[in-house]
Amino acid sequence: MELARRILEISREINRQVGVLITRKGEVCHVLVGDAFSIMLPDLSGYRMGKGNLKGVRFIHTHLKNETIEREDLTDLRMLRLDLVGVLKAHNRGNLYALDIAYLDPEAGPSGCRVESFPLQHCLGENFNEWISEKIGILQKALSTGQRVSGRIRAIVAIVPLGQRWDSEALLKEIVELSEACNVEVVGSIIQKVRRIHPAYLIGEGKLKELVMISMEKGADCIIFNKDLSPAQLNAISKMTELKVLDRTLLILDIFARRAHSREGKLQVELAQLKYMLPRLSSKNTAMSRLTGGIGGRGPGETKLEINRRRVRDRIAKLERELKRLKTGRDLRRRKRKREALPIISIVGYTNAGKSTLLNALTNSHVFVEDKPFATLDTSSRLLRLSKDRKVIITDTVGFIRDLPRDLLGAFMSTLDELKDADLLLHIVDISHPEFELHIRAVDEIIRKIDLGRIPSLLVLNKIDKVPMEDVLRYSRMLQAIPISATERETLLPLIDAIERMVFPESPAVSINPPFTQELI
Ligand SMILES: Nc1nc2c(ncn2[C@@H]2O[C@H](COP(=O)(O)OP(=O)(O)OP(=O)(O)O)[C@@H](O)[C@H]2O)c(=O)[nH]1
Ligand SMILES: [Mg+2]
Repeated sequence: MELARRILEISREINRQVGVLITRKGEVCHVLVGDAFSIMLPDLSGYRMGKGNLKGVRFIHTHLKNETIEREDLTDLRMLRLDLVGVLKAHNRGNLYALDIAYLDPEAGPSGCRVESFPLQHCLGENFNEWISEKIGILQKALSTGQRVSGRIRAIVAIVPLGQRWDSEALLKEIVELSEACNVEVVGSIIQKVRRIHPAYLIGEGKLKELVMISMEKGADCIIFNKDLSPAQLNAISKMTELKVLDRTLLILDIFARRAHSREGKLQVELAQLKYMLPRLSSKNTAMSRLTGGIGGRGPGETKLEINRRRVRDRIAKLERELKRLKTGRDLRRRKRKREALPIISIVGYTNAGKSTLLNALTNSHVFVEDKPFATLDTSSRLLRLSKDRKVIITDTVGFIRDLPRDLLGAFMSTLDELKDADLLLHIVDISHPEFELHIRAVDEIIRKIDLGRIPSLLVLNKIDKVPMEDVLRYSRMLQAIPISATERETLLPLIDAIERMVFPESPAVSINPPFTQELI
């Protein structure tokens, strides 16, 4: 009570918001001073998520105008997974104090948060502490049993179809899928055609203001642009709104950070993230500096992203050295494999086309498959026996996406190096996707960019079980492609046949005896 009164007094005296972060043991671990309207939270990534995914920290702060819990407080609560956020208010008359409390509640509807208000006296006794512990206990139990607390990050997406061959709806669908893969819920969208990109505000100042209004109405935490923002745009837009501002590259980097498993993959993703962050560090964009627990701040695995410019540079140099070292080791292995003289077949294609499913089906293995973009980041190789003495190595790689972020492509270049040894590329296409022709074009473009155009390739139309037979026949003929369904092994025989004919052209194909055998390489 004394602390509360003191904080309120100081806050009024200096006309700024004042806050404290308190641990579950009741210790004050941070004292924070904001301005009259807001207060910034420090980097909390040092506080490991406790069991049940809460940070174990309560954030109590003052509001000067006696406003109650605001949207921003709820955003902090959700994104940082705080135990609770409390707002201290004082009424001038009669020295009455009140504490408004917000906490995550699995049963609280779409916002995922519940807000309650108490006279401060009420908050003094043991009962109140017990009440808080009980609420936190319920929430932790819900989280640890996997119950979805709908306090997901909420986003409004802004689609700018400038100069795109892509249909706006497809662009929207793509960004929704990428957001979902980052555990972000898209609660609204705008599609804004612009004749000329605004150098500071991308979609123009008026339209941006409108977008911010919509975001407030819908209780969104962030705005996601499908077009990548320059550091200057990010800065200008972040100045206009307190919402987090994200772009497509940041989403893709976040997915990669979640999915990276191998040491090399983790280093590559961290390198790409740091390269993306470096020119944007001066921005006050909270996605990068404040909410290191939210989108964009996640390092792959246990790595914490540094936000100091000089340290970022040092880290980039160190990562590049380390990756070079790993590459040398991989080159040796590659050479050895080459010496073994087995032909190498590489599966390439747009993300989610079914590449890993095909590898599994052909070689009876269990590479991770999921109906989400970028399920695979690490290259897997398997031995595939086509017939009695005809063996090939078949590899599955990271999926491609249109306009793959430059830094990410750069970072994954060394993994994609493996593709350079391929004797045949199997270009897998999800023919059931409405934009499949654009996917083919995007993949061809990347293949050219990474200098693989000289390698023979075979176009394979996958997921034929999802489209009418006449379309399958028409497209196969038109594109000179082989139709398959990676989920139905019996449809793969013509593909095996074609691979054999292309890789061993000198002698006639021998019929194969399924099931095809495999060994781990
Ligand atoms: N209906 C149907 N679904 C398929 C077929 N092949 C793959 N899928 C599904 O498509 C989704 C993506 O499959 P993956 O094998 O993970 O795709 P990928 O190309 O490896 O994707 P990334 O690694 O994420 O780039 C999964 O849900 C698969 O079950 C198919 O022939 N028919
Ligand atoms: Mg895959």
